[in-house]
Amino acid sequence: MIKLILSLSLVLISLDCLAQIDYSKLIIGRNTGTKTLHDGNVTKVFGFTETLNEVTDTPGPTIRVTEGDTVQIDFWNVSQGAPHTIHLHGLDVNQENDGVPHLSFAVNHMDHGYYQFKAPHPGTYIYHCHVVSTIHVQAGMYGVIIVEPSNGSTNTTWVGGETFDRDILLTASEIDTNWHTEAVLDHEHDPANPISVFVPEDYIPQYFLVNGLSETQLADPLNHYTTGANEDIFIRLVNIGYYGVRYVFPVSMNARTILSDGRPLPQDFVNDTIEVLPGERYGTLIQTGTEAFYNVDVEYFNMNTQVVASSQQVTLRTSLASINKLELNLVIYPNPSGNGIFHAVNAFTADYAVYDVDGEMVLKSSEQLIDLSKQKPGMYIIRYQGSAVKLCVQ
Ligand SMILES: [Cu+2]
Repeated sequence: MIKLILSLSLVLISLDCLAQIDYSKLIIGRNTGTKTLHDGNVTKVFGFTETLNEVTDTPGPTIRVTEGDTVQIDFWNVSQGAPHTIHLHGLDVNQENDGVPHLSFAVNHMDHGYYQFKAPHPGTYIYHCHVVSTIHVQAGMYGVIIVEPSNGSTNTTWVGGETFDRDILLTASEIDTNWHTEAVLDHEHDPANPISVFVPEDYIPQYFLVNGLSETQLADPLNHYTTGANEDIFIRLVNIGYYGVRYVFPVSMNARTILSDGRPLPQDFVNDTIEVLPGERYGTLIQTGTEAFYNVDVEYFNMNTQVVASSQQVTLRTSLASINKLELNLVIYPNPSGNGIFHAVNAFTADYAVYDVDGEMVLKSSEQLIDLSKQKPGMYIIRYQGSAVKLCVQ
């Protein structure tokens, strides 16, 4: 009988080992990353990449999986220092695959290991290294895992949930460059004596990031988020920093938070301001109208003092293709305009505004003669009471 039980256990173990992998992902951990900050300073970071030839930056790649899939992360540690892990923050996984070094396993330099889990509830999760996590997370070893619903829809919050036109991921974090020195980051971790690693006493970040960018980087039109007009957008709000974060949406976007940490909220939270504490994730539905730009403020506050240390701005740019241009009854001369001068007849009863492609307003007026002759060649957008017209100045 004992023999029979033993052999049954062996069969079960081998079946488990042979479980079908629905989704496999290679993630490489490295200590040799660099990050260019908005003021041109370059700081040393740790991070995750999908290939060996990428520059290691932070956050790491976003991993998208489907609810119910058996997921395998093949994690390689190609760093030149401490061991690393992948902790699956917020996901219901077993202890062996949870990446907390003393309870799970760590991957040493030039070694690899598999983290396996069955993707649970649809939502937004974090993965990060859990070796001296105070240091390694600040160093940059983090990314986001998105679990999409099992009905095959990438535009549904969960099976039977709400639909949306697109989702946008906003991950907040900070950098204190005093934590990114050789003295702090270049260490060989000793698992027998983990507290031997030097952790700076103060944490006073100078850089406040959304998806790894700040200040002028976020203002750069290349880093704006393109949306359509009159769209429902599912915003995935993540905070992997050590400060609290408040995302403040324009009132007109009707922000409605419906999901937290991979679970639908028992009741929607209707508020333009959503506070996300370190490690938390929220799912918030917002709507665009026909404005050209929507700015989302991101405030970072010290968890001890509640003092706001920084405010960043994320811009959503509405694609003009989806705005009904015919609503604006403009007579334009000459058309096409070669010198940038428009003549509008009986069109403007209130101010119109002209924007350049960077979203800067170059003119606000109710004059019927729109003089763009002093502007540089390029595309401009005239907006008037919710309508828009594109103009090319040559
Ligand atoms: Cu690590």
